[in-house]
Amino acid sequence: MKTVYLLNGPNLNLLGKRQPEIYGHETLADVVQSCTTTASALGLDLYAFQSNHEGAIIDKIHEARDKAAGIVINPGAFTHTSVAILDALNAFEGPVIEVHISNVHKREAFRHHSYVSLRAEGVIAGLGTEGYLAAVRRLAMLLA
Ligand code: CA2
Repeated sequence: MKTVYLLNGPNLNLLGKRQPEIYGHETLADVVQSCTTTASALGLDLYAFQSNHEGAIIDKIHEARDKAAGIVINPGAFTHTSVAILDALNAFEGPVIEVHISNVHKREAFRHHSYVSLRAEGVIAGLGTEGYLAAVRRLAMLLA
Protein backbone atom coordinates (compact mmCIF):
# COMPACT_ATOMS: atom_id res chain seq x y z
CA MET A 1 0.00 0.00 0.00
CA LYS A 2 1.31 3.45 -0.92
CA THR A 3 1.68 6.03 1.85
CA VAL A 4 0.90 9.73 1.57
CA TYR A 5 2.26 12.30 4.00
CA LEU A 6 -0.07 15.02 5.31
CA LEU A 7 2.16 17.84 6.58
CA ASN A 8 0.92 20.92 8.43
CA GLY A 9 2.99 23.93 9.40
CA PRO A 10 3.00 26.50 12.18
CA ASN A 11 -0.08 27.31 14.24
CA LEU A 12 -2.26 24.74 12.49
CA ASN A 13 -2.33 22.81 15.79
CA LEU A 14 -4.74 25.61 16.86
CA LEU A 15 -7.27 24.66 14.20
CA GLY A 16 -10.82 24.69 15.56
CA LYS A 17 -9.65 26.40 18.76
CA ARG A 18 -9.27 30.04 17.58
CA GLN A 19 -10.30 32.23 14.61
CA PRO A 20 -13.12 29.91 13.42
CA GLU A 21 -14.34 32.72 11.13
CA ILE A 22 -11.18 32.17 9.04
CA TYR A 23 -10.21 28.55 9.65
CA GLY A 24 -13.51 26.87 10.61
CA HIS A 25 -14.53 24.70 13.55
CA GLU A 26 -12.78 21.42 12.72
CA THR A 27 -9.71 20.58 14.77
CA LEU A 28 -6.51 19.22 13.25
CA ALA A 29 -7.38 15.83 14.77
CA ASP A 30 -10.73 15.96 12.90
CA VAL A 31 -8.91 16.77 9.65
CA VAL A 32 -6.43 13.92 10.13
CA GLN A 33 -9.25 11.50 10.87
CA SER A 34 -11.28 12.42 7.78
CA CYS A 35 -8.17 12.40 5.55
CA THR A 36 -7.21 8.97 6.92
CA THR A 37 -10.70 7.63 6.15
CA THR A 38 -10.68 9.15 2.64
CA ALA A 39 -7.16 7.87 1.92
CA SER A 40 -8.03 4.38 3.15
CA ALA A 41 -11.11 4.24 0.88
CA LEU A 42 -8.78 5.09 -2.01
CA GLY A 43 -6.26 2.39 -1.05
CA LEU A 44 -3.70 4.71 0.54
CA ASP A 45 -2.08 4.84 3.97
CA LEU A 46 -1.87 8.30 5.48
CA TYR A 47 0.78 9.58 7.88
CA ALA A 48 0.11 12.99 9.46
CA PHE A 49 2.61 15.40 11.01
CA GLN A 50 2.34 18.99 12.25
CA SER A 51 5.14 21.21 13.48
CA ASN A 52 5.70 24.83 14.37
CA HIS A 53 9.38 24.45 13.40
CA GLU A 54 10.65 24.87 9.86
CA GLY A 55 13.52 22.38 10.28
CA ALA A 56 11.20 19.68 11.62
CA ILE A 57 9.00 20.03 8.52
CA ILE A 58 12.07 19.86 6.28
CA ASP A 59 13.23 16.70 8.10
CA LYS A 60 9.79 15.12 7.46
CA ILE A 61 9.98 15.99 3.76
CA HIS A 62 13.40 14.29 3.65
CA GLU A 63 11.92 11.24 5.41
CA ALA A 64 9.11 11.22 2.83
CA ARG A 65 11.72 10.66 0.08
CA ASP A 66 11.98 7.02 1.25
CA LYS A 67 8.57 6.50 2.81
CA ALA A 68 5.91 8.40 0.87
CA ALA A 69 4.52 8.27 -2.65
CA GLY A 70 3.02 11.77 -2.41
CA ILE A 71 2.66 14.76 -0.09
CA VAL A 72 -0.25 16.98 0.91
CA ILE A 73 1.17 20.07 2.60
CA ASN A 74 -0.24 23.16 4.25
CA PRO A 75 2.98 24.96 5.12
CA GLY A 76 1.11 27.71 7.02
CA ALA A 77 2.99 31.01 7.06
CA PHE A 78 6.16 29.24 5.81
CA THR A 79 4.33 29.13 2.45
CA HIS A 80 5.22 32.77 1.96
CA THR A 81 8.76 32.76 3.36
CA SER A 82 10.49 29.41 3.05
CA VAL A 83 12.88 28.76 0.19
CA ALA A 84 14.20 25.91 2.40
CA ILE A 85 10.85 24.06 2.32
CA LEU A 86 10.70 24.58 -1.45
CA ASP A 87 14.24 23.14 -1.78
CA ALA A 88 13.26 20.10 0.33
CA LEU A 89 10.14 19.51 -1.78
CA ASN A 90 12.26 19.78 -4.93
CA ALA A 91 14.31 16.85 -3.60
CA PHE A 92 11.12 14.75 -3.25
CA GLU A 93 10.17 12.85 -6.39
CA GLY A 94 6.43 12.25 -6.00
CA PRO A 95 3.45 14.56 -6.49
CA VAL A 96 2.85 17.41 -4.05
CA ILE A 97 -0.49 19.15 -3.44
CA GLU A 98 -0.49 22.46 -1.54
CA VAL A 99 -3.52 23.26 0.61
CA HIS A 100 -4.68 26.49 2.22
CA ILE A 101 -7.82 26.49 4.31
CA SER A 102 -8.47 30.17 3.67
CA ASN A 103 -8.50 31.93 0.31
CA VAL A 104 -5.05 33.46 0.59
CA HIS A 105 -5.73 35.59 -2.50
CA LYS A 106 -8.56 37.39 -0.70
CA ARG A 107 -6.26 38.27 2.21
CA GLU A 108 -3.17 40.46 2.73
CA ALA A 109 -0.82 40.88 -0.24
CA PHE A 110 2.01 39.05 1.57
CA ARG A 111 -0.11 35.87 1.45
CA HIS A 112 -0.48 36.03 -2.34
CA HIS A 113 2.96 34.63 -3.08
CA SER A 114 3.85 31.00 -2.36
CA TYR A 115 7.31 29.47 -2.75
CA VAL A 116 5.74 26.02 -2.46
CA SER A 117 3.49 26.64 -5.49
CA LEU A 118 6.64 26.58 -7.66
CA ARG A 119 6.81 22.85 -6.85
CA ALA A 120 3.20 21.79 -6.29
CA GLU A 121 1.24 19.83 -8.91
CA GLY A 122 -1.89 21.52 -7.57
CA VAL A 123 -2.88 24.28 -5.17
CA ILE A 124 -6.17 24.37 -3.24
CA ALA A 125 -7.19 27.53 -1.37
CA GLY A 126 -10.39 28.72 0.25
CA LEU A 127 -12.29 25.42 0.42
CA GLY A 128 -11.95 25.29 4.20
CA THR A 129 -10.76 22.00 5.67
CA GLU A 130 -12.61 20.23 2.81
CA GLY A 131 -9.57 21.25 0.73
CA TYR A 132 -7.47 18.58 2.47
CA LEU A 133 -9.86 15.87 1.30
CA ALA A 134 -9.81 17.21 -2.26
CA ALA A 135 -6.01 17.10 -2.09
CA VAL A 136 -5.98 13.46 -0.92
CA ARG A 137 -8.38 12.52 -3.74
CA ARG A 138 -6.20 14.31 -6.29
CA LEU A 139 -3.05 12.56 -5.00
CA ALA A 140 -4.83 9.21 -5.30
CA MET A 141 -5.62 9.99 -8.95
CA LEU A 142 -2.05 11.07 -9.66
CA LEU A 143 -0.65 7.94 -8.01
CA ALA A 144 -3.04 5.48 -9.69
O1 CA2 B 1 -5.16 29.34 4.88
C1 CA2 B 1 -4.25 28.59 5.27
O2 CA2 B 1 -4.37 27.39 5.40
C2 CA2 B 1 -2.90 29.22 5.68
O3 CA2 B 1 -1.87 28.34 5.24
C3 CA2 B 1 -2.92 29.30 7.19
C4 CA2 B 1 -1.71 30.03 7.77
C5 CA2 B 1 -1.48 31.37 7.08
O4 CA2 B 1 -0.29 31.96 7.55
C6 CA2 B 1 -1.41 31.21 5.57
O5 CA2 B 1 -1.24 32.48 5.00
C7 CA2 B 1 -2.67 30.57 5.05
C8 CA2 B 1 -1.92 30.29 9.26
C9 CA2 B 1 -2.28 29.09 10.06
C10 CA2 B 1 -2.82 29.54 11.38
O6 CA2 B 1 -3.74 28.57 11.82
C11 CA2 B 1 -4.57 28.92 12.85
C12 CA2 B 1 -5.66 28.12 13.01
C13 CA2 B 1 -6.55 28.41 14.02
C14 CA2 B 1 -6.31 29.47 14.88
C15 CA2 B 1 -5.21 30.25 14.70
C16 CA2 B 1 -4.30 29.98 13.69
